[in-house]
Amino acid sequence: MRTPVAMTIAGSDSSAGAGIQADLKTFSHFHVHGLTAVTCIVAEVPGRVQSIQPVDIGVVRDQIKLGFETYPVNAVKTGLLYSAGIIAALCDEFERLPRASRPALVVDPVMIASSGDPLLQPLAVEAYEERLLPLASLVTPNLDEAGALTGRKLASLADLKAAGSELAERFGVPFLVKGGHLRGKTAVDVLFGPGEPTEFTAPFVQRACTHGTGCTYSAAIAAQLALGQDLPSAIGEAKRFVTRAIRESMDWLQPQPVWALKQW
Ligand code: PXL
Repeated sequence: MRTPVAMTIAGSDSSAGAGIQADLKTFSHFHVHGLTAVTCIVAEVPGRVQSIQPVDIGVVRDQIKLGFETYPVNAVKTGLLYSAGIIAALCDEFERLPRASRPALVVDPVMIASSGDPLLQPLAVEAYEERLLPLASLVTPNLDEAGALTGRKLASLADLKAAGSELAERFGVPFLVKGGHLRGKTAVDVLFGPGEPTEFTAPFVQRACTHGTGCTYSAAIAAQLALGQDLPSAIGEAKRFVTRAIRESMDWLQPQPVWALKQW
């Protein structure tokens, strides 16, 4: 049995529900080996971003370059990229690969944390538009991110569909626009590609904490692509996985010193 390899290029979330940590756990779930290129370190808990430190651009570049040189990387997923300089380094390394042997590239254009805190420098949006999005095999914006890319506020499924077809047309790559933020009875995501748009629907799960669901979803798509699935099957499988992850999200066991002592 050979193990497929995927790479995540994303930020570190100290609460480990989003970012690199969510990506690695998701890759492991699907028995895909995950390589990591850490772009920044975020001190945070769900709902509160305390501080962000970007990693030196040369070190980000080396993590990506070494991974590509050493492993048969079959899929790449990008999350929080933080700055235009990091995006440029990533694009340089990706474009260096021969076109025919480039891995699938899933771009999750992370811009704002679910707490509302900005995570991406404003100039980085231009770098996304000019260099990274045209290289993607799939871009997975939520409603706010699709709104930032179209320059409009999106508030309905009709707005989502108009934005999705506009973005897929403009960048010439497939877009999966996620409608979970519409908070309907169902969570509808729509894939805009070369053919007719395809809808992916799951029951909307009411949960207080959805921190990291976007990261988990795009990592699951990348894992499925690394396993050789086509795009619609990969998205379908990933959507089922993330819906279950939200439904079964964890409650914490409180520290129990008395219990620990009894064991001793
Ligand atoms: O969920 C978006 C996200 C992505 N990546 C990192 C994050 C967050 C959200 O807080 O910290 C590193």
